[in-house]
Amino acid sequence: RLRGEASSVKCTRQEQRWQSDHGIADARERFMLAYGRLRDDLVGDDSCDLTDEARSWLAQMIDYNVPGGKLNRGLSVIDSYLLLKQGSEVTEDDFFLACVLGWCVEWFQACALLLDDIMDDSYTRRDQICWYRRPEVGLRGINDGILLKCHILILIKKYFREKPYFLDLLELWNEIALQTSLGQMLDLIGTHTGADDLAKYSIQGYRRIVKYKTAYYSFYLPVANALLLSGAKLEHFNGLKDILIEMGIYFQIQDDYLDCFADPNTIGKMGTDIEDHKCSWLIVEALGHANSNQIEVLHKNYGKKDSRSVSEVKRTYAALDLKDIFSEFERRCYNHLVTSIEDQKDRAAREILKSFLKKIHQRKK
Ligand code: DMA
Ligand code: MG
Ligand code: MG
Ligand code: MG
Repeated sequence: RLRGEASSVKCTRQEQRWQSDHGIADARERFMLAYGRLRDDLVGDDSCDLTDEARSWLAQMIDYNVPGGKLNRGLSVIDSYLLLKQGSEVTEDDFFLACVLGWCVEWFQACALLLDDIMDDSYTRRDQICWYRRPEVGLRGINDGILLKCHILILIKKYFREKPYFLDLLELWNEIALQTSLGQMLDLIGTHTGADDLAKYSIQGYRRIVKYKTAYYSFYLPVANALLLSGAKLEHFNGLKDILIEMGIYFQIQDDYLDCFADPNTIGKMGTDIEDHKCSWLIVEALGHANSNQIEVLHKNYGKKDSRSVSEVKRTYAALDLKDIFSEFERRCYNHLVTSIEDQKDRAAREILKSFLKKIHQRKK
């Protein structure tokens, strides 16, 4: 039995050593242990009559796509759960259930990224070549993405069937899956709209896209899972939800910034937003600040695959001081979030939000 888990998340190295000495591994380590168990559940599932070859494909596909990220989303289910339970006991079994839901979020992310890379014509992800670009995969990868999504329901059914909040979990997951796919649809429609006329991009349109494609599943989903696991009702936490969505929008703006300005070796992926004619925060801001000559350059070069056009766009971004505009945005956004967090009445809600904000503020990857 474990007590005071919340402090173990933020604990110092010395405390961590103490915990290891006493048989309490830190959250990340225990999270990784749960991964092996869940993968084996899925690969070994004998309700399906699979060949050895098929099981080996599944195992490889899961290992390639699921566990190699920062694990922020998955770990934040555990983080949030421990904060919600503060003061009361967290059993070994409850901790494992938090890990299951954390991994479900990572499975969802794996599915979203696998398919996103096909749609975005991307090259690398998490320091490796995109799954669909492997010669033995190609567009067959689409089916792998669908399998990853099915796995989530198998896991939820296996571990939560008897829980009073089972139906709430199913509804939550279905809602988020819909919102994320609608977000991807808005994103893809946006590339056509903008290719038709760049002037159609607006900050309102941008916020709609990223709220749906990123914020719901990356920020609200982990916390909503933790809330249900702790026995709470989601409708009592609308204020918390609103701030999480706001943070998710901020997170995607950072993603857009990094797509253009970060070293691919740092973020583990090569940016493609300019080539793909994406409605990125950068192009929206650039259009808002550009003079008529610069707008013409952007019109002519945005969304073209050749490196000369991409360089022209980047040169215009530099001339517009987009890096400074971003820093200023980040500063204001951070202050605004801090104020809204302090206004939250519930202490656990404040702590959850602070821990998210700390993880993403001024992130470099
Ligand atoms: C991310 O959008 C959204 C989802 C649902 C994966 P993106 O294409 O900007 O992500 P990335 O930069 O990681 O390809
Ligand atoms: Mg992408
Ligand atoms: Mg995309
Ligand atoms: Mg991106």
